[in-house]
Amino acid sequence: MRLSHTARRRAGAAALMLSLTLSFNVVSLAQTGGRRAPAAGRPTVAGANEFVKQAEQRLARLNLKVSRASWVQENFITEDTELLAAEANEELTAAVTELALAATRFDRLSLPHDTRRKLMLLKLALVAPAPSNPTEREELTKITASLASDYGKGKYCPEGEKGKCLTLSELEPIMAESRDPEELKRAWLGWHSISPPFKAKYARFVELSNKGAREMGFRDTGALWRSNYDMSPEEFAAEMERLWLQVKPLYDSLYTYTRWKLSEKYGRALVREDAPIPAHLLGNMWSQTWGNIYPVLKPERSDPGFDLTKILVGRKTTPQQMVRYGEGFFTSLGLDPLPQTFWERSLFTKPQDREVVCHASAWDVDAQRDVRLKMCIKINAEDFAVVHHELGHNYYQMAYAPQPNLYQNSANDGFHEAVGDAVALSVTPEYLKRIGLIERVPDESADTGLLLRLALDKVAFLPFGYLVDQWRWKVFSGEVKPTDYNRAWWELRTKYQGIAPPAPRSESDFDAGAKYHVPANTPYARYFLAAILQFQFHRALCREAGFTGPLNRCSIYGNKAAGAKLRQMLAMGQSRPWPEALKALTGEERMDATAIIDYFAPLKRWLDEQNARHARQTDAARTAAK
Ligand code: X8Z
Ligand code: ZN
Repeated sequence: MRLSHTARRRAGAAALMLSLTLSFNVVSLAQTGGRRAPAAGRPTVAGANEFVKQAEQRLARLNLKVSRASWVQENFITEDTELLAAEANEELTAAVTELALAATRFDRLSLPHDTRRKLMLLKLALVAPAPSNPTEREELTKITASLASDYGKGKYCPEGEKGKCLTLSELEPIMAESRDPEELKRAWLGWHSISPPFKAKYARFVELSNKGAREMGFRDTGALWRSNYDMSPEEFAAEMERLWLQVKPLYDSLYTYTRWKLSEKYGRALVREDAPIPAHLLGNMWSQTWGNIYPVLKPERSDPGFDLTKILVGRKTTPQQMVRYGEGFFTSLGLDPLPQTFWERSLFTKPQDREVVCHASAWDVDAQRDVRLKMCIKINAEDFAVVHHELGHNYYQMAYAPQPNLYQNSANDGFHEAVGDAVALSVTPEYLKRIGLIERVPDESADTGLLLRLALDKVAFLPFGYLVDQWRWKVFSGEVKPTDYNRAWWELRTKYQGIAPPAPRSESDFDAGAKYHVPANTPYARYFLAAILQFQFHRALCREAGFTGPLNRCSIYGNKAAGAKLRQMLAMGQSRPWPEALKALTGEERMDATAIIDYFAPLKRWLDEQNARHARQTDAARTAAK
């Protein structure tokens, strides 16, 4: 099934939602002018059970068709594959829309738990709900398919250098490795030049999808997305804010330290300590993870002394071996090896002879054993982590495959994103030594360096994870109109991340569109949740493994008890409200940032000391200059 629609077949795909009652997010169809459910006699419990059974069969069939069409589209982008994917999606979208509307006739019945829950999941299944008018629906599915292709084909063709165009795969290493601000700025501006042509299409997509959402009884598509978490959309927005406020002090400490070090590196003219950080200096195209600039920021006396990228490259690691490392971790926990078809059907390397969507994704094509990875793997530490992330999706998919169709999903979409990352938190120096990648485990004096390196990825990500959907929620609600898309985007980027564009921007730019998940219409709040949940999972799994030391030194590698606990939660799929799944793994019922805060507590103390010392020195220098 395709991600921008119902969402489960491809991970990173939107979750079907599970909420206990629909009353808070679905108003009556009559109010919204939506289509009425077809009259088919008096609704009965038996009728509802039968309806669900048939719906699941129908969806399974259509999902499979969409999966295959989308897989081919994304591995072989042409006009034809794009159209075939759009058509398959249209058929599925039409079916889900029809079923979701028809399901409302059972709203007033007292139904068995599973029937009630599945009907609710059905109503929340579409990430891009479509109007029931066939012409508009066709327009919408064509737009979503073409935006996905457009992003996949995106290239920056510098003027005056005829024929030499750069793909994202070529620009990303520049962002990661270059320390030349002019070169970084060119790469940044270059990639952000691909998206202005998407803007009109995107704005039309918002209109059409909102219309579909309203016909289904939601205020807009953003409200539908926020209804996916067993609580009202308002409560969910408040949960996001609560979690953000929990972690903000940690981000602030890291941010202050980073800005100071970048100011030292690039000079006060470029990086002022009283102004936002220029977005092109943080080692990543979207400034979303900063691990690549660790060498610029590293503490002098506490460096772990190994560089995983150099080790992997030095050993001539192949993409396939990168995936084998990931698989090896999961099997060490007692989970099954990946099926033979995974190795035969996945894409690990960027093909030279055709256009593909390189953004990493994990697929479960037939909802049984046909799982696949699609990723243009680079041999570096970042992709080592991404491989674990993606395999987390595939292992989740295999674990919930025995569930009925409508339960084949994660507890909430943050869970899907968190599993592989939680496992990758166990990629400690000790683990790297066990699998023979390093010879010596650095002693405790290296912990600050290790924690800083990880924080640059995990903590730096938090405000970005939060703001992408802040922007989209405003776009869907109409609070931000197309004439303000870019201004609103940068307002949020400055407010939450504290960054600024490397050059003045205007409304002829569409900078949000240069981030995959916007043209691909993949909700993003999930990654924020995952950034928090993965530490909660890690803490629980380490407890299960009997580990009592500091969390950053815990690796659950080889621990079957932790593996069994994890597997038990994965196998629940979406059959129960997510707090129950969370409880099964962690004993906790709320998403809670204390795990990530505890994990980084020693680093925060260190950062605060450094920042305070620096502030004192700056003050002293200022006084002396007077
Ligand atoms: O999109 C992804 C995964 C696929 S679900 C590679 N991630 C987000 C991103 O790249 O922006 C993982 C973390 C955040
Ligand atoms: Zn993912």
